[in-house]
Amino acid sequence: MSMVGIIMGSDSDLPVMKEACQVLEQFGVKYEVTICSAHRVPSETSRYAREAIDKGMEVIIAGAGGAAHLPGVIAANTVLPVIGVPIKTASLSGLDSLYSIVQMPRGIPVATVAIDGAANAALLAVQIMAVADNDLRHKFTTYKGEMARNVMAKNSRLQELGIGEYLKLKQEQ
Ligand code: RP5
Repeated sequence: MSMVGIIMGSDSDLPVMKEACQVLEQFGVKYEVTICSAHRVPSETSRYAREAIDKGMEVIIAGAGGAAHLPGVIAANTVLPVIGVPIKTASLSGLDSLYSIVQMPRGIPVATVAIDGAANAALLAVQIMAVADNDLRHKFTTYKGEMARNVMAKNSRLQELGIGEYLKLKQEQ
């Protein structure tokens, strides 16, 4: 059964990475969640990546913070596409994580989303899997259509009510 592998460097990343799980559930995509640090358990991390294909994984989402080597190490040990999620940090607000993940050297790419962008990582994983899955592509098309309709409905309401009334009603919600 095809699925997404979600891996993170620490349980402190879980509150952010949980958002990826929620998005995948919304699309009915199977996933497996793992804590495995590139620095603290390097052998287990490379084994996870080497065994990913045999487990049925098609995309791996890897979240890490600080000197965030996890997505790169995973990418080095598999041919599956890897999406990196830079986790926000206390000291450098996640810029350290972002640069560590996005600045992969030539040859081993990691698709990098925004700091704490776990939801977008899951959406990208769905899009990748949808290339070969018509049902998933249909779900993604529906999702985008609903999002567009929501924006247009908000705009119509704004034009109808004006800024003051719109904000008043929004605050009451
Ligand atoms: C990284 O170090 C993890 O991905 C986490 O974001 C960061 C801090 O880990 P903890 O000290 O909270 O376990 O490997």
